[in-house]
Amino acid sequence: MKKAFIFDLDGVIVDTAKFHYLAWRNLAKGIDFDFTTAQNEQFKGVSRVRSLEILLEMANYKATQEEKDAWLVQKNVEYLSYIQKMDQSEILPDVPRVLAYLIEKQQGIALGSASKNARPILERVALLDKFHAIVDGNDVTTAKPDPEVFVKGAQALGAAAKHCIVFEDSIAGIQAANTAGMTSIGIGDAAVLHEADHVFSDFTEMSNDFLDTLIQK
Ligand code: GL1
Ligand code: MG
Repeated sequence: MKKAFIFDLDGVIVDTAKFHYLAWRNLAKGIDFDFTTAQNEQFKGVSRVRSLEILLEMANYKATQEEKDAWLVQKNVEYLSYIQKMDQSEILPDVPRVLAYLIEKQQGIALGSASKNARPILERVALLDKFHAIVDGNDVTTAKPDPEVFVKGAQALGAAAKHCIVFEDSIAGIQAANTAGMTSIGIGDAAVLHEADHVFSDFTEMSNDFLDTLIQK
């Protein structure tokens, strides 16, 4: 059996969710808003533009278009300064083992990320060549929880939705996978990701036997 495995990037493959949080928090400080890690759960998986809209709604701040444009640049400049320093140590535990196993079993592998920085990050950590298809924030018009990014990933791999398995650390991403009719696997806190079909705290908890059950399903 051949299945399509679609991976989110930030917080699933690489430990970059913390950098996004830091950059958003610093921006929030500029408008006297204390942005918490709990609030950050709503940002995970959400596009840059949508993230700023949510932040301004939370802070109850009416920004001009000029302010919004400047802040989107400011956030990304700070984020890029963090990722320029990153190396393979930022790959999350056991991601290489899972990718290697799926490659050995000749499964389809795609990236489905809202980030516009996905390709340079994968290059930086030398994982770009593990993916048969990359769909990122530059390829979609609607953000998760809309399923567009995963639907495009499935199309790129030539797989039907029911044969797709999505790995996600965000609530929005799990909802997107569920709406698309794909198997959703949460990577993170089971209480936060309770809508997922399965949840693992990280890939070290996911055995090759479990991957086999997904392949054979
Ligand atoms: C955008 C947001 C980030 C995060 C990612 C998805 O990334 O800005 O906060 O939600 O999407 O993981 P980027 O700015 O790199 O396009
Ligand atoms: Mg993520």
